Amino acid sequence: MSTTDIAAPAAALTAHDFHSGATPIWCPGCGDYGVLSALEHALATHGRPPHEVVMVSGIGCSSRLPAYTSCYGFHGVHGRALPFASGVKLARPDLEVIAVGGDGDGYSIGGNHFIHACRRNIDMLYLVMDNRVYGMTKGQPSPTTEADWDSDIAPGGLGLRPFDPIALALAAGANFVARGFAGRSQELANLIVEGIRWPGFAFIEVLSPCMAFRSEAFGWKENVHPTSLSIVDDRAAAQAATLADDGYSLGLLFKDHRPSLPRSSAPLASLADVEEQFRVCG
Ligand SMILES: Cc1ncc(C[n+]2csc(CCOP(=O)(O)OP(=O)(O)O)c2C)c(N)n1
Ligand code: SF4
Repeated sequence: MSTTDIAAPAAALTAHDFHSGATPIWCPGCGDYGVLSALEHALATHGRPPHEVVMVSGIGCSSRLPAYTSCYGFHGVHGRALPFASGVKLARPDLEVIAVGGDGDGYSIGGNHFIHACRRNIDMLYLVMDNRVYGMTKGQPSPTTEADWDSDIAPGGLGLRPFDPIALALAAGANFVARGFAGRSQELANLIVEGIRWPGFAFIEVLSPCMAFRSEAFGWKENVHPTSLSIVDDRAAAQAATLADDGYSLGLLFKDHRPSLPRSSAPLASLADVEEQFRVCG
């Protein structure tokens, strides 16, 4: 081997390498800034270069995030981040696929896709910036808004029971389930790295306050606390603990070893390869 055959060691990546240079148009104080920062730091730690990462989103303030990163991005239509992300992973299992969006995008119009993405257990990360409101369309209640949340648009509150995304993800079969907080960016970055590296569908619910329409969410920083769960493999125990939880515990809540798709990360050469990789039975 000649000396010219020796590849120079790849330079370590930094968070800056994942920044597109576009200035976010989020409101001052929006939690999504903390999520973007955590994601950039996590990707630098993970170590795959931006061109090997695909960021997919739907519509909403939070769904603007892919444009602020230097990764390949797809800003799709409302509620459809997960079907697009599944398609990307199906076509290119060698790429790192990350879907992002809000609670309106992911739990309301996209709710059915969320359930089935957990069930299919395709190897990707799904990060939901949950501000418990529709930010972009000016403050309508979402599926995670408290029943008595009073606003001009829903005086006295909707009176509808909010659902628990963590319990839903557990019931539907996600392989990795965690909760983070936008105000604790470093902890969130660590969770993101762990989720990316864990095989299967990794779901991280991020409490990310909307300062424009839910300024009282500023108080979430007093509510959050580290989890005492972090249950491995015992899904029933994780579900019971989740239902008894106050909804503000942060960290890894559950992970297991359910077989995931695709079965190999090798680039696919033919339709027969695709069919084999994504065969559901047998
Ligand atoms: C099919 C369709 N229905 C409704 C809308 C309007 N719309 C745009 S964003 C949004 C909700 C966004 O809320 P969320 O996903 O929680 O994101 P946030 O803005 O709070 O980050 C809605 C209802 C749309 N763009 N497309
Ligand atoms: S409206 Fe809310 S969610 Fe949207 S950018 Fe402003 S603070 Fe963030």
